[in-house]
Amino acid sequence: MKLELISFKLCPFVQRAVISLEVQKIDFKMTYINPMDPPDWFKEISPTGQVPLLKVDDQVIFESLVITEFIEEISTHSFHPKEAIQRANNRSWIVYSGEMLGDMFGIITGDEEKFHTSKKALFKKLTKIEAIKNQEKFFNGDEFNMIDAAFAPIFMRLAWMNEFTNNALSITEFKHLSAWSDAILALDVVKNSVVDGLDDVYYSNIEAREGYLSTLLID
Ligand SMILES: N[C@@H](CCC(=O)N[C@@H](CS)C(=O)NCC(=O)O)C(=O)O
Repeated sequence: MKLELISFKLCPFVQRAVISLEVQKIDFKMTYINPMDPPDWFKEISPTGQVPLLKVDDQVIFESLVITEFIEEISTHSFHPKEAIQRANNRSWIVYSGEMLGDMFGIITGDEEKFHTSKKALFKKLTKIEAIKNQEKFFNGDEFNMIDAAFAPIFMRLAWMNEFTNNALSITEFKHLSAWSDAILALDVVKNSVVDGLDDVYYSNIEAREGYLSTLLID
């Protein structure tokens, strides 16, 4: 079976798939495109026009959650709970975390008012996750699972935004989330899931958007 991941370097949804493939030690070819200016061959095979898209031989799989579930199903070692209810619970929070990425887009691109409403929406969700997050290292215990891969791009981008500003989005008030974030961001598989220098590209992207967040940037 030949896998090719169609990617975009800045995309957090792509990063979930990359981490999952790497953690499960599955061989794949990476192909970068710009989904804002996609090549014709991508337009032909992508129903949504979005990345990530996983080509499996001559078949196409899209939506990051579906891609990571496929990775789980072809893996020899499971990284998702065995119990149906726990699997569904993890999926629910993965879908929920996708909405957090929407809030983060508003934070990066919005004017002052949009920044504050998006931040409020994000922190409301963080409060809810803090309330259900246990004391375990990762979401389900000691082992890094698919749900941890889903949250990794969120924690990485929050850490960058805090580093680039005077902690404009500090999550230190959330004790369980902070510890979970630290555990995830310490892993090589997470650090290596983005290209070198992506933090600088992210900084430039915030600057170029000229939203309220760009006024909070420090050098
Ligand atoms: N629900 C999708 C979201 C993917 C997504 O939003 N990808 C962005 C890049 S980060 C994209 O391709 N945007 C281009 C577009 O929407 O036209 C998933 O989980 O895979």
